[in-house]
Amino acid sequence: MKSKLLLPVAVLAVMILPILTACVNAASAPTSIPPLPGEVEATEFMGHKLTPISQQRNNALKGTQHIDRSTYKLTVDGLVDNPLSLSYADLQAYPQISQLMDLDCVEGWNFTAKWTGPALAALFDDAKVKPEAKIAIFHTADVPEGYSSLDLSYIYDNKIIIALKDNDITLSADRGFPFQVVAMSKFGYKWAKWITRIELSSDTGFRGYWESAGYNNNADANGPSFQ
Ligand SMILES: Nc1nc2c(c(=O)[nH]1)N[C@H]1C(S)=C(S)[C@@H](COP(=O)(O)O)O[C@H]1N2
Ligand SMILES: [Mo]
Repeated sequence: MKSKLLLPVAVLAVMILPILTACVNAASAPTSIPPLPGEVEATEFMGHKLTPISQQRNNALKGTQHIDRSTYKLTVDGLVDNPLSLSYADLQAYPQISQLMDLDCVEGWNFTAKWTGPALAALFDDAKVKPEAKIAIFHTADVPEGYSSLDLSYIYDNKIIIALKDNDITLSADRGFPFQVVAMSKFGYKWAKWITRIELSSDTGFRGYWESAGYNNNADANGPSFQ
């Protein structure tokens, strides 16, 4: 009786063990965040067809950066009266604005998506940005010394948002989790991902990673790539 049971139990154990190990590995490995339960990818917005996330190309100069949602803090500092340290939940608590926008990479590819998240102006209002501040410098996990920058006048005039969601789906690690700057009408290299710090500065001579390599600091998607 006992020996008859042994074989099926052994077979079952052999089958289950790899699954269990995979689960444990998945839990500890900093892999990309799966879509949250109940999230459904949008296919259309404001009468326009959206590029499916599966067909949206990625660009990452040092590979995908993995940021932990539970410990994440966004620092907003520099020329501000009230420096901020915002959790992911804090970012979710701001009014979420949706925009239809094309991302144009200088390499020649582009895609259209629905981008959703808070306005940078809302964060800057809370941080009480000083009048001397002229630019926002985006410090990222891959370029902590300052990946890129945008003029404050551009950010305010165009109601620039940071997208927590792409086509209604929470950004995965490769898409830039926790968010990507939706730099309307500017080349993709201005669409900073994996931001850990936004520094308000008066240094209009600042040049980011691509900009100091010769790419246009204005980055108008209809303008020249190089300066
Ligand atoms: N931090 C960071 N942000 C980045 C990049 C990068 O390498 N690092 N690549 C940029 C480039 S060149 C483009 S075209 C867009 C691409 O965005 P996507 O990967 O979401 O399509 O991200 C931009 N943001
Ligand atoms: Mo790009």
